[in-house]
Amino acid sequence: MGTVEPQIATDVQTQHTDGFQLVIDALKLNGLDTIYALPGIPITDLTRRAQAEGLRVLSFRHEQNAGYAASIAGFLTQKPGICLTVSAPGFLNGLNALAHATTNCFPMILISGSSEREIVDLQQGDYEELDQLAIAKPLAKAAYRVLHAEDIGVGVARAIRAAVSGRPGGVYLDLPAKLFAQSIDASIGKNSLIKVVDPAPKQIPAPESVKRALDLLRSARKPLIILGKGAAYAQADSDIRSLVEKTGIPYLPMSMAKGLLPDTHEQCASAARSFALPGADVVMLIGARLNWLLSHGKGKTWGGKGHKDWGGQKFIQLDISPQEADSNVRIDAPLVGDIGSCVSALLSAIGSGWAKPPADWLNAIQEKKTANVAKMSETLAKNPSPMNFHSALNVVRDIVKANPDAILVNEGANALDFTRSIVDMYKPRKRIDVGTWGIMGIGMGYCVAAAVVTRQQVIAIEGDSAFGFSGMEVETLCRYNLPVCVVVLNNNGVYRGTDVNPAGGPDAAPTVFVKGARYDKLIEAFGGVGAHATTPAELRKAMEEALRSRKPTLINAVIDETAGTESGRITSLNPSAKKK
Ligand SMILES: Cc1ncc(C[n+]2csc(CCOP(=O)(O)OP(=O)(O)O)c2C)c(N)n1
Ligand SMILES: [Mg+2]
Repeated sequence: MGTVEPQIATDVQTQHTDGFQLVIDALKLNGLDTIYALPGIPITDLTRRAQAEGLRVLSFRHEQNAGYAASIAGFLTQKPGICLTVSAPGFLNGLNALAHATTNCFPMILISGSSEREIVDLQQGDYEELDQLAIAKPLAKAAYRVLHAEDIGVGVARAIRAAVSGRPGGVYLDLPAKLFAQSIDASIGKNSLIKVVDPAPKQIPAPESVKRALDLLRSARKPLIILGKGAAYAQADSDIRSLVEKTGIPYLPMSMAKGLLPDTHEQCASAARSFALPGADVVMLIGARLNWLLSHGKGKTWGGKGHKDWGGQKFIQLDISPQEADSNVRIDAPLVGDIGSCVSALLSAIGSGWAKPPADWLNAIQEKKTANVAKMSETLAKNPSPMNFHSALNVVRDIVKANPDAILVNEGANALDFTRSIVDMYKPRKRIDVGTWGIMGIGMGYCVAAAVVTRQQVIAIEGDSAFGFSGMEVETLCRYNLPVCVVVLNNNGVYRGTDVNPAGGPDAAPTVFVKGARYDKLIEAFGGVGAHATTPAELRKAMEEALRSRKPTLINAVIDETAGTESGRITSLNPSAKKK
């Protein structure tokens, strides 16, 4: 956290400070200098005073987007992202992002103003009455309420520790309206603040678990490493790369771990995923959980006979939470600690001279890769009319390659799945997306936070449905003049634009939107740059111009409305009436 001691601003005559000021001082003291907010009773003055005190207060059009911004700021910086909302409805709007942060292990603090406790607890019908603390608890890693100004320091310190230590997550901090105006002696206030020392202490794995893991890894004939977003979060990039390269083991990056090593790395097995998973005999999971995104570590994906059958793999799991192991299948060698400490312990135990995996395994993966990459290149080289996902994303692939520092935000169904597999990433933490839940709505909030905390160019690849969840925040992009280029892959609907109303009435089918919509016009209303692209050449020109100018830009990329598939790549999870 930051090192500069803030000056406690006080009323000179009375030498008093108040709740507003102490919240601001507590955040500043801990190096938390950015707030993703939406003002209103009782936190309007908190946003004003925070801005006056030099904090960056980014104001949104809907709390959900402010919350998603805070959550991804936490992922990118390892400091809790701060989201500030009003009571009841504002709190509930922010809660979605808080739950998202907890699920994805992103450090975030949702601070919400709340109504008068006595009235809320007697259910006497206050303005925006809601028992927010009780509601937040099951969705947050921790939840606290502060009633007295002299406890603000402790409340903020506890929230920070809970958010970033161990497995990070979302923390709720309830600040009732009455707290803000409470006045206390300035020196008592100052002394009550806590600068959190070592908020995320290292957790060193036990030597015997390191040995157990390496013994198992050494015995493997077909080893595989899987890198999860926990590995990306850890910021242990060079050690992770050394571990992969020293062992010579092929690896698969999960979506947000792409770029930890460049996707073009010779050991990257992404293009041979469906061969590598069932083929592997020992799998080392680094900051990756065996949840639905990895088919729970069993079933046909892993070479099991039936959909719940074990594929025969042995697992090594590096995770900060001891409870993660055995959540789905047996973990033969759990390695509990923070990813940085675990990887560095493995590296020092390996030393030099680790034997590379057997050549037949490496060659088999290489062969599959080469065949699949060749097939993909052929598809990407086509230039169909109308433009489809492949021909549009071939352009994005080139642009990202030429701008490897740009952050790629991605959501949608087909718009997500095709982008993930087609667009290579070259650097760590450059790809941020729908995460563990596969949610729509992260788009514009992520864009704002990514641009603000990294100061890099942001490129958002959005399905037209996905974009709609946060689309109004294009005004926010324009207001703060952020270098964000949004590409809406517009196929007229959810998955595709071709469904028809089976009853034949005038209503469109539930998955279909206004056809030929011009999303580019939206951003023009706020002074941003709109572009309309119907061919890869037009898309390339518009993206290049957006990156050159660094102006907020929205490109409406018209995609063949027949090109997508229902639910993208997760069709198997969709209970479909048709399948019966
Ligand atoms: C919050 C939320 N609501 C609904 C969904 C269900 N859902 C999954 S993908 C998707 C939209 C897909 O359409 P689009 O973004 O246009 O992508 P396309 O497949 O058309 O490229 C929806 C609504 C979700 N994942 N999250
Ligand atoms: Mg769509």
